[in-house]
Amino acid sequence: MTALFIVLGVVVVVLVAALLLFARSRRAPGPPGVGRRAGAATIEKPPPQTRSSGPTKSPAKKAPAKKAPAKKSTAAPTRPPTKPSTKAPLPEPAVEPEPAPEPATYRSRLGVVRGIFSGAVSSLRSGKIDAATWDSLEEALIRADVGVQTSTALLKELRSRVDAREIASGTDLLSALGDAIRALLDVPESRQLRFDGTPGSVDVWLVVGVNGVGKTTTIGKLARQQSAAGHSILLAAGDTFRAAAADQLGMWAERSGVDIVRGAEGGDPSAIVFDAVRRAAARGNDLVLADTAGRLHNKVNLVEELKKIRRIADRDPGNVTEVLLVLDSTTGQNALVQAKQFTEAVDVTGIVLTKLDGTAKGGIVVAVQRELGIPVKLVGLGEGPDDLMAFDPDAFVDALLGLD
Ligand SMILES: Nc1nc2c(ncn2[C@@H]2O[C@H](COP(=O)(O)OP(=O)(O)OP(=O)(O)O)[C@@H](O)[C@H]2O)c(=O)[nH]1
Ligand SMILES: [Mg+2]
Repeated sequence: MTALFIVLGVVVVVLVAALLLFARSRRAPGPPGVGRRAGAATIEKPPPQTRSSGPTKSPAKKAPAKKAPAKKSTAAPTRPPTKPSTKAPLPEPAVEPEPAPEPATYRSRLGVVRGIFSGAVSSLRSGKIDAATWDSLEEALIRADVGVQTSTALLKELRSRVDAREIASGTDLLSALGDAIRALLDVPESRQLRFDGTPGSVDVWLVVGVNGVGKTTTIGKLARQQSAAGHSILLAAGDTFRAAAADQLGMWAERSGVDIVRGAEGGDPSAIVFDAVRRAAARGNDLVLADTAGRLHNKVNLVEELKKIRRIADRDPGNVTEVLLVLDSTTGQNALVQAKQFTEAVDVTGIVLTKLDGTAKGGIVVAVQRELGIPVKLVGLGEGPDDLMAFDPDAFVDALLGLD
């Protein structure tokens, strides 16, 4: 009897276990189905990158970017809280506020070239004028890329004034040197950027120069400055040589809160600039800043292309009021060779000398100004959005010779 009960009990247990197993096997997601179910979770895929959404500020393109954080935050709580950590929680990394970038000044950004003059300057300050003083002055001027001829002429004139006892002390010689450099930087034309603002027309500033000199960066900085000055800006991505060029300009447009007109890679830059001008007139923008490609591999093409862009940009309602040639000061005397090629192609109205920060070749400003006779209007003192300054010869010379 007992054995019968035992057998019955075992049968019941086996049956119950079999039932449970059967029910479980129907509920659990089997391995073959996982792929498809996971496929349904594409919603959880990271949203398209904001950068790839393009530089134009269309709200439709901006929308996915805003969703991104929401997805991340909903995903976090779904993680199973299975392993409550026994370890002490790691201390939150201290969130230090980013230090505000130091405002660009000639003094703060011309450190390297200042260093070149420091030896000669301190010997002058001590009152001495001897053979060593002249040698170190000459060396500093040449190393700073003022140019051999200009440096020799400058020192010759100062020497004759010392010989004639017009200049008696080292400090007088230092200030005479400053005055002489300022005189070399003098130009009859205004250094102000020209904006006509004729009703019914749109001012166009073309930015030209060889590869990598800082054209696009300068446009980005200019867009910000000119917007702050009250202009309504439209950017024209006239560098169609490579797609990344328009993307880069698009990022600056976004940063500066301005719009951009861009076309297909390899497209006709004149058409893009003209389109930008027409759209600017229709939308009420008063200033178009046009980027251009910097290749110089085929000079004839470059000359023809630049001429065409300028001609078409100047068609009604466009009014080209600036053709800014960007030169990289770190390339020293090479910048002069480039400048000559560009001035043959278009009527350059102003020079932008970039990368004056961190280079020993600040004296190139003098050479460029002397030899080209075109006013240096702007200087780039860094890569940040506010690191573009109107060229101020007095502040420049003071910073160069430590007179500030
Ligand atoms: N330190 C420093 N870097 C600069 C300055 N201006 C531009 N740059 C840097 O120079 C590099 C080239 O600048 P771009 O604006 O791309 O030059 P680009 O002339 O448009 O070049 P392409 O489009 O290739 O012809 C970038 O890394 C910039 O950040 C400046 O004033 N100072
Ligand atoms: Mg560029």
